[in-house]
Amino acid sequence: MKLFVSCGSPQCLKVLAAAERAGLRREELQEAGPEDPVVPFLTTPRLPALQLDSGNFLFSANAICQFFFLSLGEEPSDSTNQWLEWEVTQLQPVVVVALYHHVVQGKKGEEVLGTIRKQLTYIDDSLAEDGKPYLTGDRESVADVVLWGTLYPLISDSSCFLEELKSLQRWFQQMNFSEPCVKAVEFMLKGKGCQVFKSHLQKQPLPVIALEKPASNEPEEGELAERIISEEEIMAAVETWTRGAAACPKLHQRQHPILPLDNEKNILITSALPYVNNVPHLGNIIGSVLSADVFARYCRLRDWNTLFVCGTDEYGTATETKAMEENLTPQEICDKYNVIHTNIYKWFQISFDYFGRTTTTHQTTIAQDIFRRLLDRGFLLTDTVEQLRCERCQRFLADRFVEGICPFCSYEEARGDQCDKCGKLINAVELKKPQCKICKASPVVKSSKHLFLDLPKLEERLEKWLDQSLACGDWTSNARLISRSWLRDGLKPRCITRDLKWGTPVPLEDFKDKVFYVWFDAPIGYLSITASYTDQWEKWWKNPQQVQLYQFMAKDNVPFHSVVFPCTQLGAEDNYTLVNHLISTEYLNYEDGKFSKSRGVGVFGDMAKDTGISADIWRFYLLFVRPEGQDSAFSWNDLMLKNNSELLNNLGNFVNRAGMFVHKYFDGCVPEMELNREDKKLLVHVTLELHQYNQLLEKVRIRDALRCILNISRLGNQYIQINEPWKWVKGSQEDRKRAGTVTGVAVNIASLLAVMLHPYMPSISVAIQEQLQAPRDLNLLAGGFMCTLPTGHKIGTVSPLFQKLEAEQIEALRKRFGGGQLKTGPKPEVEVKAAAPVGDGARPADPQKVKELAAEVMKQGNHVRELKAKKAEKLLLDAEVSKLLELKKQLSLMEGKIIDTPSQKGKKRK
Ligand code: B3M
Ligand code: ZN
Repeated sequence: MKLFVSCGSPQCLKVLAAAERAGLRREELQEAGPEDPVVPFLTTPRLPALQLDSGNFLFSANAICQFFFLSLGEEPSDSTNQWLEWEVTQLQPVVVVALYHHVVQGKKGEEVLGTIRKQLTYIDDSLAEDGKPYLTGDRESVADVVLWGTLYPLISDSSCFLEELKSLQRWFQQMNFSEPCVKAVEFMLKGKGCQVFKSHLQKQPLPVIALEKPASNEPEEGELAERIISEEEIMAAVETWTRGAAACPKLHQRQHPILPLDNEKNILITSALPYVNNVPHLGNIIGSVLSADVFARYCRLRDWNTLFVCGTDEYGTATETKAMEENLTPQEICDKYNVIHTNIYKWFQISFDYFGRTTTTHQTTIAQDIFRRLLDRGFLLTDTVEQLRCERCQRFLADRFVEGICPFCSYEEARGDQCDKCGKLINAVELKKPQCKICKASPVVKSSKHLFLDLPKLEERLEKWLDQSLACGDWTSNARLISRSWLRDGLKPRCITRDLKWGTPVPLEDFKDKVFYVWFDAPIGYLSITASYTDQWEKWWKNPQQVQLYQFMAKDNVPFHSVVFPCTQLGAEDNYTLVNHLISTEYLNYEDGKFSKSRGVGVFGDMAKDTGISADIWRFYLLFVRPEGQDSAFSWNDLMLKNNSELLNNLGNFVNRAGMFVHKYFDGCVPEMELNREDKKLLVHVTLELHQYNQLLEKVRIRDALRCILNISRLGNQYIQINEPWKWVKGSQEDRKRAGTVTGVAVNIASLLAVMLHPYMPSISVAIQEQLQAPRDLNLLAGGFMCTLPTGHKIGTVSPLFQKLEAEQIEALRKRFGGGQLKTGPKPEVEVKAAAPVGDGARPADPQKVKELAAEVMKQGNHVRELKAKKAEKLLLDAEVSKLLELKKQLSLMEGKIIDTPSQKGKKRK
């Protein structure tokens, strides 16, 4: 007997482990090169291979493993066989792809594991269900070895993922420690890790399976074009196309108050309530309100019964402090900043159905009711606590006003409630070397009586609910991980009262000088804000049977939404609606650092409009770099690149050309269309992207779905480029007809793009629809790609949608808002040194360009006046006005007028 293995082939791992287990002698093992023709009768060399004493060969890895187990007298059970088949048909194909991403393309984390999550979860569930140590029971079988060997290269160094799959993790570790596996790993990897598989993987054809696209910033060009299209797909696409918009249901008129309806999909969307005392920066905006807005807009486009609420989070010490700083009362601070927030979100076109605030009587009523219910049910404890008090400031210090050294990881700037480095929750008194953040004095410890939410008592209920919500809902992986790890560490009672004035009063005589802690109070804000919107708020919030709750936030808010607040709701026992889908982002950095108000670094919500860049462009870019799965960074240079390549050259160019052809060659009327095979194939490609877009957005994969839009417009550009309608239109009758078909299909794609863009760039979406006179109130996404602009349809005036961002303009903005110099990426057209803000008078602007821009400003001004006279729709008008303002800003920048002095403005804020 001789076993031939190649150390580059991942399949050899399991074979070696099985061989070790069966006691294969060293001289029976032979290493061979991957191309060695070990099995003489095979046309392509295959390893591993086992030559039996009879001279016959086994050359399938699983068959070899089975052989070794049989040699020990271990017959496979039915269940073992079933696992082996599952491994070949379900597991291996995805593992190969994931390995390819990981080893060859160097991808990490979710990008790799996302591909095999389903399969890993299946294994985990099976192990957990039976509660047995091995796949098929109490004894290790060949199935364990085979699955282990397949998974090892992939998950051995991504153990973080397994944290939530406890049973799988336990099983995997146990296998890893078994002697045969240890030896197999040593022999194969020789301490070098999975890179040993690289060249092998590069040579293998990738199995064709329907993969979820890994998130990537780069468009994957041509990916769809290579897919083979079936006749059925073509027929279906043509049928949908032909049915046209006439067959398309109208979107329901939305009427306030929006309430859950029987037999409807009722979607309740919240975005984390922004602290009132701060101006939100771009990172805050993308993390919660903007992400939620995209989803809300998408849901409405699908005609789902959707309510989107948010509001300012107004209570707490931070507000009191801010009031002191600005010499106002806390209420005045809230009133002032609530308006600032409202205006910022209005500018960003966040489509709240209601934007409220937490300082209302509804808040008091509902919070106190929940509190009483918890008290009556025995879920509250009383305890005396040691608290930090700053004698110099004469006040107890709220968590966020203390800073010190983290007791767990020794990070020097840990906050009083949480450490930003290790993420652990901290009790302020446990901080080493605490400091009052306001006056820098060292606070003293004083005791005071407080109320606690008895989380340990609620832990079991929470776990049951969480298991179920995680299994059925779309939780982002960081949200899953954070929630699981909280539960794993065990819950401790949490203090829900504070020695403060600015908060919801605790309705107990003994505690009359205290208020609720903001993190107990704030999530109740979701309910009370809805109550301010409609007195029938309970139809949303006490109706888990009918309502699906989606909550959007940055990752530091997760535990409060997945553990603490659900415990509050569960303990209050009033049939509350609990979160079904928790969507949390990672962090957005600014250039190569962090946003910092105190250092005046970064773009804050109220400044975005002063950049001369329109809200839609901001939205697009923030959504394009949305920190999904990992931190990402805002970069001025990248913003410019994405605007100029994706928006101007790709999307804008396509939509504009399509419309221009209709005007120029066909008198503004959509020509006759007679689809040939290539056109029909294009319909399929567009349909596939549209399906993908829907699937992704249904799972709230916002950033990835945006790629589908750009892919479609790329397809459209290619289509125009290949079919050259501008040439055919000059030819014979037949040729002209061909040009007509291409133009008609293209302008219909543009019409579809307008709909798909709506969640991301609402003004641009309206602008396109206005230009094409495309139907707007139809449920166009669900049905597939339809001909919405039929032959004879007259389109409106077509004009460019986007403008080029110039390097000097961007450089000036970067200077203005802080952030490092260009390090990577293409050099701007202008030398960095020369690109001092134009306003400094360092560089006179090109007079020709100034003249051109001035002309454009005038033209746009006239356009806006016309629209106003026509009483054009508000959204469109807004869009055109913002374009005008943008042009004006650019002009003043160019003429050397700086719009304001942001660095000082930044410094004044705290
Ligand atoms: N205001 C914290 C934050 O914006 C907090 C969220 C409350 S959600 C109920 O990060
Ligand atoms: Zn102090």
